[in-house]
Amino acid sequence: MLVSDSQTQSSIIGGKSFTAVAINCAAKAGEWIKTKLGNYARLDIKQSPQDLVTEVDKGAEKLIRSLLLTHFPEHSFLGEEGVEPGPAASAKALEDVKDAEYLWIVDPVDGTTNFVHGFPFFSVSIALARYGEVIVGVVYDPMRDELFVAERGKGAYVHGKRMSVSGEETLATSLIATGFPAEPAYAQPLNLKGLQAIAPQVRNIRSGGSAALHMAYVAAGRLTAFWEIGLNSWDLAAGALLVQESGGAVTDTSGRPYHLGVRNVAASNGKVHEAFVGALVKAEAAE
Ligand code: 2AM
Ligand code: CA
Repeated sequence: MLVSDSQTQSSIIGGKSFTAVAINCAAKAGEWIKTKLGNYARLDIKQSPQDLVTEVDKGAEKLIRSLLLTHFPEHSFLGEEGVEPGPAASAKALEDVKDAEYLWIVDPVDGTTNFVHGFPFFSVSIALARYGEVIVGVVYDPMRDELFVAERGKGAYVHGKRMSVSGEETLATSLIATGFPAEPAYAQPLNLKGLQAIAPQVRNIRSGGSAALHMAYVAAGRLTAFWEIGLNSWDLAAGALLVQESGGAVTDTSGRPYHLGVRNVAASNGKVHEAFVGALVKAEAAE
């Protein structure tokens, strides 16, 4: 993995670089996760057969948490595997820590279903928020050895190269991704309404199964836009900064500005944002 000096050394505060530590954690966890592909020992079901966790998710989170807290013992930590399943528990966990001066927000494996099935599209997502504002975002794809890094105000990089969002100006020329939520009462119907409305208007639809990587792909200009219903802070925090620092727009599906509590996300190259969110709202696929 190639990380430029400017990338690793630019946010040194108090003698330690937050970004360098985040990169190191994501790379270490990612390499370990990759060795476990097709080789995990234990699959547990959380709330439903769609909601999975393995010992790899838990082990990777433990590794990241202990590395981060070794460097920054006074910082707060919010990780998917430390929170009970379901939106109420997620909201409560976020509420408890969101105003901390420094809060690390971690999804050790974003795309666990893919990991379990051996579908090679998953990522490690690590963000650092200061008083609720994301200041560092790192998404690492271990299968392609792609590291996406953003620092607030300093741009976003992949393979050490500055990223920028794509140039499409219309929905008709857009490649748009979504995620299919598992929750059948609220999230699935809302997503399907959106899909029904968006699919006929765009160049095509993709759905890879890792929200954090989809956000990174919007930042890198590989996707025009992405939306998904029912996500958590750890799926989105790092990716949101990647998109913003690459010149894109991140809101909820109704067009309100992104914050850590957003669960229904719309991210785009900015140029199509109004038309994109407008189509979701018109289809009553936004809330
Ligand atoms: P995960 O793999 O970390 O759980 C795929 O559509 C996206 O939705 C992934 O980012 C995935 O993250 C997330 N996801 C999967 N199951 C979920 C659930 N039960 N609740 C919320 N998000 C979920
Ligand atoms: Ca996860």
